[in-house]
Amino acid sequence: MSDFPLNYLTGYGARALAILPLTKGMIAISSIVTLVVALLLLGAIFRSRAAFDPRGLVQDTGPLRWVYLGAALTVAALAGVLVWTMTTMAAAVRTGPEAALSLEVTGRQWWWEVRYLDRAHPSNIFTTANEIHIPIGKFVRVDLRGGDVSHSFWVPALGGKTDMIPGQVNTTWLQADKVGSYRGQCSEYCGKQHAHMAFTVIAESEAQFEAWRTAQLRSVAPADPEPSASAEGRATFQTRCGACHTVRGTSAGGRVGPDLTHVMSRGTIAAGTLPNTLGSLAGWVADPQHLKPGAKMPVLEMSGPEIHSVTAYLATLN
Ligand code: HEC
Ligand SMILES: [Cu+2]
Repeated sequence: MSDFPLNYLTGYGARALAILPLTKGMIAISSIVTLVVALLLLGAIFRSRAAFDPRGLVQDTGPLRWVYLGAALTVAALAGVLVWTMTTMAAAVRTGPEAALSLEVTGRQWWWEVRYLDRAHPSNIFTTANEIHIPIGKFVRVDLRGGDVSHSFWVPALGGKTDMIPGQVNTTWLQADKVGSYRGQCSEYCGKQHAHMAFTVIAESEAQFEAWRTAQLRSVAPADPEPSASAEGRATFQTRCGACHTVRGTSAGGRVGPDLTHVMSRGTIAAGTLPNTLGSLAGWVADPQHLKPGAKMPVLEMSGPEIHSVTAYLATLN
């Protein structure tokens, strides 16, 4: 799964497997059509001129047979593919069994807001970003929203693309048969950092998933009264970062950027752009515009000690 992260020729779940035969069939049909056209073209180019009498063309309708034959074959191939596509789409959107889990994913320039819904227990709703954990085998409903411009949600190994359109909710679903990380990518050009708008779907056992969910539900502990770098960083964070970022359990409640309550639990930052290490966190806080030019997080012009203490604070958010 990691050698070719966007490989769409292998599927690991019901939705992907429903689409796969059509994907391969279309590749085969297109290849055959290209080959036949190329051969006919070569035949026409190298056909001896002696056999071709321009005066005879008008009376002799023989060559027109090729046109009729070509048109008939094209119509047949396109009609066949249309029917196949429609039956595949019907199979791919089938909602199947009642969803074990419902998510709401919002595409933003250039990251993914992920909300875990819970109709029965609204207090169990939480928000995270750029990393979607799902239990294997289970049917996960995903409502997609366009937060600013159009984006498209695509996890190649788990199924096809679904557009995210501002003002509209499109529904897709995820289901993975195999434990692992599956890379997702925005597949609708959405601006300068479109290529750096990736995410990861982590499929894990039911027990691991429940452990992850329980950990995500925790708010951060009240501030440690002892003076320390992270306590200083916490104060700086509230004033400099809290208008855009949420850390549940503190007064930081902004929603412009990703929820950072459990940022240390994620494998990457900035939507798959950097590995989540203390070094890249410090680099990001110091100059996000250098690492992801155009990103909606400004350079905050902080001093070295401020960057150090804010990074120490982020490191506590696990
Ligand atoms: C004007 C709003 C704004 C402010 C202020 C801001 N950020 Fe951000 N931040 C964002 C946005 C938007 C992103 C997502 C960027 C992207 O991935 O394209 C982000 C991303 C991040 C990330 C990566 C999170 C992830 O999971 O990918 C971290 C960490 C972060 N900011 C920390 C901070 C810290 C620390 C401060 C204060 C020093 C701060 N931010 C101030 C808007 C802001
Ligand atoms: Cu996008």
